[in-house]
Amino acid sequence: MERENLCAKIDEARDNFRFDSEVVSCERYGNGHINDTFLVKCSSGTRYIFQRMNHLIFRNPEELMKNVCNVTSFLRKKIIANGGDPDRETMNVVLTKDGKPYYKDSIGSYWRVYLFVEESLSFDVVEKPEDFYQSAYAFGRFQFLLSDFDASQLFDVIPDFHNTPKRFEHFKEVVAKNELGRNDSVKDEIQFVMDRAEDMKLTYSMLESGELPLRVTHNDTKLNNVLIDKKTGMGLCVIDLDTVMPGLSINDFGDSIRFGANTAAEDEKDISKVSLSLDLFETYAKGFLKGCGGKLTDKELEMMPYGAKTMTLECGMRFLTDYLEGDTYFRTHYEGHNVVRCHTQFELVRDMERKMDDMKAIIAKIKDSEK
Ligand code: ADP
Ligand code: GN1
Ligand code: MG
Repeated sequence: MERENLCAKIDEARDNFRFDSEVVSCERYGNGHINDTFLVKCSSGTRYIFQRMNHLIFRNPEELMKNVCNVTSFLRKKIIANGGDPDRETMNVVLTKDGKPYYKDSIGSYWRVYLFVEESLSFDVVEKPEDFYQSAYAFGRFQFLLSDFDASQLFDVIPDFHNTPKRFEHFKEVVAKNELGRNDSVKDEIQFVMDRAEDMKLTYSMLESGELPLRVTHNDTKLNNVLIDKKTGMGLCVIDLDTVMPGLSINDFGDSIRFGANTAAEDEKDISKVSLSLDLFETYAKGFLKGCGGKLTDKELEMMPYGAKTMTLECGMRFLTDYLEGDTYFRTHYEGHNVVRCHTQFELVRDMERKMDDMKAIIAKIKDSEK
């Protein structure tokens, strides 16, 4: 079904939330690939984020919202204890008129509302290294604050979300079936993935062997999933909490590098613009480690560059898989958009392979400087 049709009940959904006054406008907002996001303005001047959750991806929106409510109320207490502003430093769920954190409309779509975090910015590309540093600190700090959160309270909203070997198995099945006959148009890209079969296992196998610890992680640490304070320029609020689940710290680190330390956009068509900025890698690593407050093990530090490579490889493979399956997962804006995204990711993987020793040296340098 078309996404627009799925939003058919937007008015019905909107009328069921406890906004503080009459809604005066409701417009599409942001650049997320998954949910349908709207900005609601009320006559009082209060603004809200109003979202239709993508329940084709999040199969159990009720469990998903339990996770979000648990995590945000846990963070709220810590922020208050630290003298922070809980209305701006974490997401705040606005309830429906009958007191629920989501509304299920008459065609089965799920909706939710958050307070809009005012006086904040969200970036789709790194404009200033300082913003990237601040995002890194915020994501690291997020992990730090959740380090004593009871992970058994969390539902596995997307099982095996960053199980890279399992995603590789699925990719091979999709290629073998070739249901849409698209394989021929992306032969080189398929080969690129097949050539990296060993790389797919590296970090996940270290989780299985216990060499890398399981932590409560964000799992979708794109730059536009953190808000920067307009006035102070500091990392303010980590958003998009849909995928908060037990995971690897190096994946949170790695996904931010994938998105933000690329010298080109995720969907840049001119591949020659794609490369890994080692300066931005260093900037992010410094901020992330600071935010994590010394909680990471030596092994986690050592594996951070591989987290970056694995997340980039996995993401490129996911874009390619989605293309082969008919572009049903990620929101695309034109025919072949997922292939363009896959090209940038694979070009970045190539550059990371070339720069692996440089990345390792940067992490070692930061580690030494903190001794
Ligand atoms: P998706 O899962 O589709 O990525 P997000 O939850 O990340 O959706 O929301 C999309 C965008 O909306 C974000 O990148 C951010 O720019 C903006 N946004 C989301 N929540 C808030 C909020 N509470 N306050 C301000 N902006 C927000
Ligand atoms: C999606 O929701 P958004 O746009 O922040 C995706 C991430 C991918 C990213 C690629 C739940 O993130 O895993 O890395 O696109 N989120 C989900 O840009 O699949
Ligand atoms: Mg997002």
